Amino acid sequence: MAALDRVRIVVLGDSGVGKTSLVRLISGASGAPGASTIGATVEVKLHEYKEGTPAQKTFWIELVDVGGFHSHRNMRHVYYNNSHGIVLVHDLSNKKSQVNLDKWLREFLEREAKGNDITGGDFDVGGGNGIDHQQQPVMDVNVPLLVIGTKLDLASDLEDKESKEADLPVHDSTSASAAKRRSAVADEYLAEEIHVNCNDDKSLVAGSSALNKLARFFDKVIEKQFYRSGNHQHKSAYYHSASAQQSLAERRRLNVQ
Ligand SMILES: Nc1nc2c(ncn2[C@@H]2O[C@H](COP(=O)(O)OP(=O)(O)O)[C@@H](O)[C@H]2O)c(=O)[nH]1
Ligand SMILES: [Mg+2]
Repeated sequence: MAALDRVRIVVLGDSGVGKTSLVRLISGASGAPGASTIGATVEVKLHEYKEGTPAQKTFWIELVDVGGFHSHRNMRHVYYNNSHGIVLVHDLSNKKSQVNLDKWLREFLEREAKGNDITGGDFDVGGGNGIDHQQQPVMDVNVPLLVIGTKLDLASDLEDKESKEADLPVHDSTSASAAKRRSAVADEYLAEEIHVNCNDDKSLVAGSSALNKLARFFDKVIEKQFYRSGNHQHKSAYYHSASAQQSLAERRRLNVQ
């Protein structure tokens, strides 16, 4: 079997929102965590592009969780520069994590300007997550974007409790309550959003709307990278990156040719 093409998707969000749990849920990982490169965690999964159509083709998806390793934003830029898609993660039981998505997205979108300056003295401020808190105008998102809300189980509990206290009818996971929890960033950038409980394998069960949206997002990332003209240079540069080496090691670990 020929080597498979691959795309890299960076997963961003505040510490504790569930990025590691989410990435492992998506990749179906069990046991030891994924391979680490300079501290970033990479999980890989096989994805069937345009499954069920004559164009179907298998790709590797690399999910890169950079949040856990370095508060130094210029180090995160190393990963941003080689990414073909972005997943923004917020915790549905923590409003602040949703508000912060805008800052994470801005930091990612500024990668072109700052990506090469990895030795600069641009440090994290006050032990936070190193995000620039300046307000700036809406920017152009030039890679596919997906927003994922985690801890749906906790958010439902919270909502039930609030409803009971206010003597209101209890909500379940209806589309109305899902729409209510949708992040501002997803609306602003017209991105899809899905809500999951990362600790429940059934969150992304076959046929679920969450899994369908996720598959469509992966298709979009692949399409942008491999099926549009003018991307060859980008692709070959990526092939020689440290990450490509890393995923080779990962494939060997998984014993896949
Ligand atoms: N109840 C619940 N807990 C979750 C969910 N996702 C993550 N967690 C928990 O939240 C904590 C932080 O998760 P982690 O994946 O380490 O977050 P990260 O810092 O963004 O990588 C862990 O204790 C997880 O078990 C979820 O969907 N529901
Ligand atoms: Mg983590």
